[in-house]
Amino acid sequence: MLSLSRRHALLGVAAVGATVVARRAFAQAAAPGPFTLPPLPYPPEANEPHIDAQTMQIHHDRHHAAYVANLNAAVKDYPQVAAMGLSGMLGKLGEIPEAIRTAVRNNGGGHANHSMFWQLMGGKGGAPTGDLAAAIDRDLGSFDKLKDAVNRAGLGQFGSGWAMVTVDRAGKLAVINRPNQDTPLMDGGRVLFGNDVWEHAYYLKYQNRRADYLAAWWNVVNWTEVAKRYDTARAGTLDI
Ligand code: MN3
Repeated sequence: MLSLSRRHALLGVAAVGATVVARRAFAQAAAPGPFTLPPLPYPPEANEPHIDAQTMQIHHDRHHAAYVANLNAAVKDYPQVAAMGLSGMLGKLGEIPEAIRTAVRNNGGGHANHSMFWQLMGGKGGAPTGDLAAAIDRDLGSFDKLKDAVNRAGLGQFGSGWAMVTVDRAGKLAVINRPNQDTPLMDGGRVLFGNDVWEHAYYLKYQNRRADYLAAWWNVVNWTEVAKRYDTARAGTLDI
């Protein structure tokens, strides 16, 4: 029979070995690359009960992580593409080598869209104020009309995609939708905010009821963050 100290020593070795194995597995899963998964800026349960914590975790830790990993894999042998930066790549898809253009479009778009998306959630809903509220009234009629237009854009997007509000350098707003992971960044535009209408964004809680998800989502918008994006867009420094 082993002495107590000997058993402790063996357990210690086993524990160290397991840690090394876990680190190696993690390193393989997250291939090194120029693009990294930004952490959620709040706990995954922050948007309960409207967006459940499990959906947030899977959406961020698996879906967004996969876009980042696939983007890094796509640019691995194309340092000149990686050097363009995310918004640069998406804004000049026609200049991306054909061999990786679709991968950059889908995974770069997914990385940009989700990086934007996490920022503007985790709030308490309500209504925007200040310059942003004035721009909404001016360009879209009213805040209620903006919500209706975004919800209709989301419902009208057949299959997967996004409902978004774009903003130009003059601060002018417009409501659009885009399929898959396409983004107005691909047309040289900028996104003020947007909602993900892929089923992975809502299916666990809302199943096929996309309209209910769209309506509930307004309860978690962080208007302080959206207003910051609005100011940044007008300063010409909004990147993604
Ligand atoms: Mn998504």
